[in-house]
Amino acid sequence: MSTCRVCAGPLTEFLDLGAQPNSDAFLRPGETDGEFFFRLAVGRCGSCTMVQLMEEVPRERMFHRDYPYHSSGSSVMREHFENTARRLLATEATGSDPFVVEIGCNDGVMLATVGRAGVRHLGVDPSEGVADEARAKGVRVRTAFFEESTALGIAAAEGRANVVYAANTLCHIPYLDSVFRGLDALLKPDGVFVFEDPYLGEIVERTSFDQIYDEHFYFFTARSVRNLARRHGFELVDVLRLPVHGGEVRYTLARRGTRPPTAAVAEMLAEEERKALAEPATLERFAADVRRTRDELVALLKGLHADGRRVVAYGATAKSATVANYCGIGPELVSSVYDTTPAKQGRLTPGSHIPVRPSEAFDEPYPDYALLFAWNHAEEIMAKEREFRAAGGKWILYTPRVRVLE
Ligand code: DWN
Ligand code: SAH
Ligand code: ZN
Repeated sequence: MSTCRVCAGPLTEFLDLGAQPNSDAFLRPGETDGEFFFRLAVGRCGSCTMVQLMEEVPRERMFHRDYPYHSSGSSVMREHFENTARRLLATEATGSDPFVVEIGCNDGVMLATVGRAGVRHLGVDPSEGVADEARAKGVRVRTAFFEESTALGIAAAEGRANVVYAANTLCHIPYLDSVFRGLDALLKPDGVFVFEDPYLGEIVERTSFDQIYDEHFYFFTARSVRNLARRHGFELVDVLRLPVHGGEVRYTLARRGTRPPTAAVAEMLAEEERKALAEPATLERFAADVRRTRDELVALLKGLHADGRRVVAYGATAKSATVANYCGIGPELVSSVYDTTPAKQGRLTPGSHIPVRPSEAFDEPYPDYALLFAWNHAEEIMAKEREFRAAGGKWILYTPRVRVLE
């Protein structure tokens, strides 16, 4: 039996998404042999309630020199992180010579604003390619996995931090014991750890099961985060819901006794209890919703195929690996995926082997239907591609339910 990666309690599996590849391992045509697969399944800890993957993929397989995801690829996300930086600068990076550390800084989308403000900062990210892009923006980066040893090295060389921030990264790190020992060494006595990740409450509500893939190891709730923090001498002192990436929560942790929790913490905990959010029956219901989504999406795509419609996809997201591989969607149902990321273009999607083409080629000619894999960027993409609908094209969405936008 698998045990919880946080507390070693018993894990109960509630959803099996089958054999899956590395979600960000886009293949060169002709290089599809020997592709890596693992079993993607999710369970819940009976002791601390943490929802997590049943199997861990070695981190070096996912985060390396060629990691293709660039945080700056969305204008909405650029604005989100600029605002985040301004907020951290105003509220946490105060006093004389403040120091801001970011775990998983990627291409510097957040820290560039901190750097421009002349505030001492350091990003930590193991993916060299994106780290180099951050450096090109004047951001200081250590190419490393954040863990206890990294944190000790930073504290020794640069002193302690006012704030450590992580967006869409803490949920990627199975070894949280080491991370928290590191945070304890790195944060000033009154420093805070602020992190934001997809919220299990939204995933369940929207049946956005594609948030589950190799890189996303944990699916947090206020309750599981509070339990996690307490194990390590911290307290959950604030929560804030964020609209980005289909619904996230920003959690603020402080050393126990240093800051009083806000009313928002108690409210979110109460709401989770009212909704029985991470209770087994809710998770079983979610798993049934996922299976229904799969059946409806496959039926829709097969029907369109039978009718001779041309169907493509938009956004070669990491998330879409789960959808394509779980539903068995390949190039026969979806002929190509359009994406702005140069590192993904000309490649094949992992596992499903659908060719990725530059988004500029989307209108050559427009397809009949486009499956929006990057549904979390729907507003931005639909605005950019408004001509598609004007030309009679139709978007297909699968969250919160399978539907064609007329
Ligand atoms: O947690 C993670 C999030 C932050 O980013 C990582 N583990 C990996 C990655 O997940 P993802 O690939 O599912 O993220 P996105 O932001 O949904 O990816 C959007 C994709 O769509 C990118 O490949 C870029 C592309 N795109 C596009 O072609 N046109 C995006 C926009 C906004 C566009 O206009
Ligand atoms: N913060 C950005 C990037 C998210 S993608 C955003 O929100 O858009 C996740 C990033 O975390 C990748 O750049 C990856 O290289 C990095 N990462 C993964 N494990 C890490 C670890 N242990 N320490 C630091 N960064 C890590
Ligand atoms: Zn546990």
